[in-house]
Amino acid sequence: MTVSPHQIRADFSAAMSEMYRKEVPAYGTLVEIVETVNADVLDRDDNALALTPGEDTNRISAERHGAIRLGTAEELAMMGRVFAVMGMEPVGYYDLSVASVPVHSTAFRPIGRDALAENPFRVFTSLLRLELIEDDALRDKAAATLARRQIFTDGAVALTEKAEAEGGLDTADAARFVAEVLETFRWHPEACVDDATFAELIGAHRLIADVVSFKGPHINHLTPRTLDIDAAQAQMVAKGLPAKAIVEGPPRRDCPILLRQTAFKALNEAIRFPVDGGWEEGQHTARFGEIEQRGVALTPKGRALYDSLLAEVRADILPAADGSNAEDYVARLEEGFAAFPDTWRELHDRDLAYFKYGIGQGAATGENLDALLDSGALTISPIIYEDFLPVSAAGIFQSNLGDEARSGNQTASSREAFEAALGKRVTDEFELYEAMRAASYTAALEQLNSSAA
Ligand code: OOG
Ligand code: NI
Repeated sequence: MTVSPHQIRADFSAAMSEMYRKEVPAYGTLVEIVETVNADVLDRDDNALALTPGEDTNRISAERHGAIRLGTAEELAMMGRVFAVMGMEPVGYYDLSVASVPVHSTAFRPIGRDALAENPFRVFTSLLRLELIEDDALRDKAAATLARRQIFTDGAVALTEKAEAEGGLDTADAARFVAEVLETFRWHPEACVDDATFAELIGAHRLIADVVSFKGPHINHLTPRTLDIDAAQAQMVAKGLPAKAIVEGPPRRDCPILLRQTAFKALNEAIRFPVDGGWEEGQHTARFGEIEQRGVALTPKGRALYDSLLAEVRADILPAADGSNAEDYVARLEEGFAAFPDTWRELHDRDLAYFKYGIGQGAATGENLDALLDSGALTISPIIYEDFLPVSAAGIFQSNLGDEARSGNQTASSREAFEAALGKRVTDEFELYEAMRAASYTAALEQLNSSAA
């Protein structure tokens, strides 16, 4: 019997979570904090944060995103095929070079409303832009090092090909596929460059060293979703986790929008460099922990407002890496976002956010949407934002690479180059949200009309 891609994705997400818990014990602490906070929020009666009853609350405890950084076009293309077996498609293009991080990225994730409800696991996947290494000799060395490695097991490749040829995998193959693919994400403390090369790569950019120096693209964080990130952040601090000073993204609001994220800083980890047939001890910071709170997806109009308000705030004040101006930053952020409407109805009526429609208790009067909502014949509930935010992502990268990682030179990135490397187009996130909105609207009106008839 063929296993559904959604089941493979759920199994893979669970296997990854188990592996990361063993690799980075602080992640286990984070998961416990998030589970406690979420249970508290769901117990409250007044929980605007619980968002859509049913669909979104059921999946909360299983919800994760991870992140990896790849070195070559071939790695990205193969990764895309592997994720497709799990029902994950590339959505969105993120240009991180605007924040002096030498990568561009997409998020592999399920796209349909049902697929998301079954298991929303997603992976933020970055591709290194080697062309941003200025030194020719170092760039060649990095490229040659990457060309030598094979990040997928033979089994993972064979099972991906089988799934493509046969339109899926049976139970035994699906279990093997999960185990084989997990190997790509595993941490390997053995560097595949010597310490001098590692130091040179660090000098070019810490991120370049992280991508080039190891056998594979170790998962660098795995992020559970919390329903109250401020409560979770307070508990992180109370439990002694080295939390980032500020929460990235919009401020705390009655009606959460987009995505708020915080992290604990990357751990210092022992690594080993090859030397004369033996090993030499070294250190690297690669892996960290992050939590996120998701809110409503914004329309292009809402997103433009978000981007411009955030840019205004950040033109006045940038959060310092040491957290010294955190309070001022948060105060300025709240002040700036006072201009962003904060009731669901206003967000809906001003076309700033996406909503699903449902049938309410009120009697239908006419066809006018406003009137149907006013009378309670139709109801709205927020469509959750399933994607990422480049400015926040850059903040997450920075906090784990250290402030010195802000390099000056930037070249315009290229979505076309990224898609060429991947071997397919990345889907536009707004189209997906709009399709969900439209489908629920049509379905709700049909239901309304048939009960009126
Ligand atoms: C990815 C950082 C981006 C997020 O949640 O915005 C990210 C990375 O550090 O590789 O995961
Ligand atoms: Ni993340």
